[in-house]
Order: sequence, then C-alpha cells, then structure tokens
Amino acid sequence: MAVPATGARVVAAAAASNDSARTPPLTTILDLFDRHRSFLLTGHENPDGDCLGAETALFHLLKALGKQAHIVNPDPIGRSFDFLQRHTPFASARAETPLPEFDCAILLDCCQLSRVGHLGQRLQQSGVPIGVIDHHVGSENGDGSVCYVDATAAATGALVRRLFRQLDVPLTPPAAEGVFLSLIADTGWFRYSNADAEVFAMASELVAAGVDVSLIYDSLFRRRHPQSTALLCEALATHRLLLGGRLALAVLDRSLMDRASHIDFDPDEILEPLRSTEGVEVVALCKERFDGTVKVSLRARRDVDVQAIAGVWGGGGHKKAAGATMKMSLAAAAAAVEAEVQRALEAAGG
Ligand SMILES: [Mn+2]
Repeated sequence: MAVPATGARVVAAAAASNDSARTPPLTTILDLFDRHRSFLLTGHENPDGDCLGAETALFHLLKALGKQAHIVNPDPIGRSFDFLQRHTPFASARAETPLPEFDCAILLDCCQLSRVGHLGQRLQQSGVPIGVIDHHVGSENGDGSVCYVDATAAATGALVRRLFRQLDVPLTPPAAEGVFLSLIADTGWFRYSNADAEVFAMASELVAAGVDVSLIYDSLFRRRHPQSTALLCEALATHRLLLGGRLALAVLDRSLMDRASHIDFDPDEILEPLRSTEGVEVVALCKERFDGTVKVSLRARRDVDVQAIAGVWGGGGHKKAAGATMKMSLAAAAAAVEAEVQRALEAAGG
C-alpha cells in the first residue's frame, strides 16, 4: 500500500484549502480509517478521563474494523483509571521507547503535537498522516491533516461514539465504558451545562450496553490516598476571593505540587468546590511546574469566556473551562490572571 503518497496527498489537500474547507465532513476521518492499516492513538500529556476514554473507544472501534491499533500516551495513566486496563492495553513512551509499527496517528482530545510531549516530535518525524478527533474550539487549525472537530460536543468520547453509529459498529462493553468515562469526565458527572440531550441519551444506551457505573465511580473517587485529604485541605486553603468575591484564585507552589505528584493527588479537584462559592464567577488555579513555568486552569460560572483569557498566554479550551502555560513566576502569574479576569469581567458588563 502506497502509504507515504496517501499521507502526502491528504496533507497537501488540507494545506491548500481555506479555513472552512479544513473542517471536512465526518466521512473524511472515516476515509482515513479506511486507507490505513495500523493506528497509533494518543493524546495530551497527563491524559484525563475524556482523553483516555476516547482512546479506549476508538481502539475497540478500529479493532472491530479489522485494523491494528495501539494506544501510546506521553504519560502513564493515573492509578484511578487503571480499571480501563481490564480490557484495553495502554502504553506510555519515554524518549527511547521503541514505538509499535503504525501508518497513521490519531490525536484525541487535543490537536497539537506540541501537547503530546516528546512523542509529538517523533510523530512529526515519522511523516505519517495525523488525524485529529477533538471538541476544543479551533482544533481544526491544529496539526491534523484530517480533522473531525465539533466544539459543540461535550466530550471527545461522544465524537467517537458517533463514529460507531456512522459505521454501524455495535458498542462492546469495553468501548461503552470508554465513552461513558469521557462523558462523566468532561461533564463532571452530568453536572455542567455541557451535559446536553446527546450526553444523556448516550449515557442511557451506554448503561444498557453494560457499563458498570458504580465500579467507575469507586475507581475514580473512592481510592483516595490517606494523605490526599490533608493535601486537599492545604490546596483549598491557598485560595483568596478577589475582585469583590467574583474571582477565586488558588496558588499551588512547587512544594505542594511535588507532594501531590507523589500521592497521585489531582490538584484540579479544588476547582469545583471553589466554583460553588456564591458570587464567584471565575475560578483560577495557578500551579507551579518543575520547569519554572506556571499552569493556569480556569473555570467560569456564567458569562465570562475563560477560553479568551487563556488565549492571552497562548492557551485554549472551552468557554467555561480553559488553561494555559505561563512563562513567569508564580506571583507574577497570579497577578496577571487577576488583571485579565478583571478586564474580562468589566467587558462582560460590570
Ligand atoms: Mn475533552
């Protein structure tokens, strides 16, 4: 099979077309599946539930189509997600790890090779076509030569579910479990405003297909490390209410982040309780990284578009959930976030 020529043609077609033509119909990603034999599925660093769930579902879809598929992530999967490995193999690649053979790579829940760690560079060097399946705004303008992007979808896993339907492939229990994990990860167990009719309809059919909901809940939320409750308190205690109580800002320094990494504590856990404080419209969590940069995670309650705020530092995401990497000190990042949120609140009318 003339794989390099096929890949080159797909890339050329995308490069030559204008923006609207870079959002091809659903059939295009299906064509990509059709043309290739062996797929490497991957996603962003520190893969979350949507990323891992979508990878799981797509893995089983490709297998059902008679293809070879390998899930290789830049980081190992977190302990709370290890139930997925009952039915689905996950690998993580360090710089020297040999990769399985593949003639096509698919990025899930992200669109840029720069977000895939060092694995991203290796994918670029491999020269294979890159497909993107994602629900983030603007992802059709990322590194995918073929994209299936729908920013109205609640989760990337929902997009993979649609592909099953399009191809008339029945959902197996492991695939259903993957889609379910995606949905609950990105809707906060159906609490956020992105939990739309498609999400609830899918949830119903996924449970009917055999998803063990309580097993997933227990795996994700009832295996807390004994020290993590103390760390949760410490992380929450860093928060301050600013801008008249409309911004909740928490700042986690390197020492706290270091201890969090040792006990598999996810600092983003504090975002939701902070968002529940009456009067808070934006939550910002600044995390100091070991390379000296600061990762800011932003959540909005109503009218403020936090994706636009994240864009100030080259980040992105969704209107109500976004993030960015800031190349500055923790104190400078906190001050910059406060200034941008103030600007956004004023622009939103008050
Ligand atoms: Mn997602």
